[in-house]
Amino acid sequence: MSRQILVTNALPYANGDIHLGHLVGYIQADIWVRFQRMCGHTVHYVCADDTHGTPVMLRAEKEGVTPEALIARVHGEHLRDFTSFGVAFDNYHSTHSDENRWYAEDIYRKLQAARLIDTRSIEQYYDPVKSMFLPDRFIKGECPKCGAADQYGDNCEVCGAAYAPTDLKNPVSAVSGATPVLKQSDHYFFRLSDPSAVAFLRQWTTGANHRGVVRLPGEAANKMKEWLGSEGDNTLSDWDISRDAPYFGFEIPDAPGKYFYVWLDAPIGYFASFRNLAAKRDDIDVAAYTEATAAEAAGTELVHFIGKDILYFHALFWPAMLHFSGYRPPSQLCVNGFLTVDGAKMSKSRGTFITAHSYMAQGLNPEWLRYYFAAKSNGSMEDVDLSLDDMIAKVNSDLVGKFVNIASRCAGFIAKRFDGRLAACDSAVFAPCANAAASGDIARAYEARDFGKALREIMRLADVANQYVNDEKPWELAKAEGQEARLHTVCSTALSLFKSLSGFLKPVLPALAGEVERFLAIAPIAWQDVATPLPEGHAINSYQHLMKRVERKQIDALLEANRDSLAPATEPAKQATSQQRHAEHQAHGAAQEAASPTIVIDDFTKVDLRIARIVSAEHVEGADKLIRLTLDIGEDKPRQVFAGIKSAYDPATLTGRLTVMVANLAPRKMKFGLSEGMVLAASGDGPGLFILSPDAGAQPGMRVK
Ligand code: B3M
Ligand code: ZN
Repeated sequence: MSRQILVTNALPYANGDIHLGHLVGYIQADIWVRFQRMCGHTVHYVCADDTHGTPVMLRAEKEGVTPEALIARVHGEHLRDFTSFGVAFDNYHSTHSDENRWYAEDIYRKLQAARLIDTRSIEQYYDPVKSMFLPDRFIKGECPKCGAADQYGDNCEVCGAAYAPTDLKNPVSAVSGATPVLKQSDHYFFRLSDPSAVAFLRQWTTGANHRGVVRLPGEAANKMKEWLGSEGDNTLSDWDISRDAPYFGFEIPDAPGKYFYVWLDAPIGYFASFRNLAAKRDDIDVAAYTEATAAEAAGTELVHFIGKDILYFHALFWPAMLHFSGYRPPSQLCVNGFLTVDGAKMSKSRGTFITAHSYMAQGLNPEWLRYYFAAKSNGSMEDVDLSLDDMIAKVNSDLVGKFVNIASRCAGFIAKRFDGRLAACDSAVFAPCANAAASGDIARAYEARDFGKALREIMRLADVANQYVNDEKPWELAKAEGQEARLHTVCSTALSLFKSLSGFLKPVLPALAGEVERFLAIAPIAWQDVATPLPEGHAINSYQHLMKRVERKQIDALLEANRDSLAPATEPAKQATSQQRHAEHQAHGAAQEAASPTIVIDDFTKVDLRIARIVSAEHVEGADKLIRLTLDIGEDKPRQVFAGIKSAYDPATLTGRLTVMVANLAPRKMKFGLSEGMVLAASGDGPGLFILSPDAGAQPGMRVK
């Protein structure tokens, strides 16, 4: 029976780069989608950028652009990155779209009609300088438990305590540095504590879908049990779905100044992207995938691939929102763990916080990573470790040494000796491939997202094929008298094995499989003909080398390109939760970029660059990277700027020299005082940091343009 499946990946936030940690889940979903399509099923595979919320709003403000301009730029970058790794969505949309507004309002109104929306007044921290309420991650202070300084409003990274922002000692706004005040405001809540919601979720989280597959993996279902408690308990709290202006998002209908919380409209973005896709095509019945009654009648599936940190949203809030508004809840959640690199959290100081773009910019083959991630995926929520030396060894041994080697050792003889035409395949030799296909083991492993198991089985078949070539030694047959026919059969049979292996590997290595299909001059391989040998007399094209070996020096260059010399060497970069991801981008900006998109001259002239004389330079008590500079740019009062150049300069050598500063950067309140601009410095892959100097004759205050 042909399946009809709507598959989604989590929507990445529109305020940061795609990195290898993201790619784990996207590559897993893409492999699964490609496998389903090879089997002849209908799959619509959609994603979008998650564009709303405070971090996007503040990031845009910091960059001096509108949120719309920021999300448009990031949308292009994200789509470029996914495409380059072969993650081939049918549509990549945005939560800041008409479709999304429509669905968000529709769902909200239906929940309201079902009496599941409540309003109540809550007290929250408010930044009197920025005139805005502060999300937990934008309040910092001393941990109420251990007293550690500089902790976020929701938990302490030193002692691990979780608390409310109001528990923090000496709270400050991370946005303006002001002391926040408590203020009342009306908020809208989705009444998840309602007995009907709890009952629905107890049943939904533990049950199987209409195909008999559990909706949640066992580990996740157990977590849900903890959260939901057992019959009679009432452990779910209502969910606060509104935020006050200023907020980048959708205003709530009939509630001026109130906006939907980013997590309310984020998953709705799945439907918005799908509807946007359907509008471009004429063969998709949206209701059959999204509306409860129609979906049940059509037997369609809705499958979400997500990271384990966003399980709560997808296993509780999202199904309940859908169910109580007449939409169809998900059929299945496929949950992946986090990525570690060489056994540790990704780290900017070690260069293991690797962006997708830098990987491509270094000229590495994206299918090396697809293969390695697939080999390490077993369908569970376990973390995946990218061990760099292991990846090199595995790709070189499996793909180059075993797989590609089969074709490279046999193709030349077919071209030179047999005019590019094949003899009949030796079916006894081909039998292991035929049996593997017939047994369905590889297909079952793909279906269960145990890609590691599928690849182990495929590599076992590659070993069999290589053993055959080793035993038959075509290079010797080619020199021996009267072995022409044998040579022809051996090379033809080896190429049929190669074709079959290529078909088995195709979900993981689509680009490589495409090249094989061109080389073998065959139609795209479908799952049902994976184990069909190439026919006698079939003409193939000449062989071009299919894959290069990975060299350690390429990996070292990649780490170097991602190394951030300003990142603290002792503290691993945060990767864990989505909230932390918000904070990450907030705190450090995007990871190092290999190239920037083109700008127009007007963009450049917005930056007011001035020649500055360093009047004084001094160490900053308690800061290990900063130097405090006093800069004269011809104004009445010199400017104070904190520059992260301590690793490269002795303050004494700086006094009196000229340099270049950004004069119109919004002043930034730092722990040590106000920084009123920025000094330009160059840095590259290696160590070293170099501030700029103008040629002789330049005067303080001159504009640089
Ligand atoms: N943007 C969080 C994350 O990137 C969030 C996912 C939304 S999925 C609807 O992990
Ligand atoms: Zn603490």
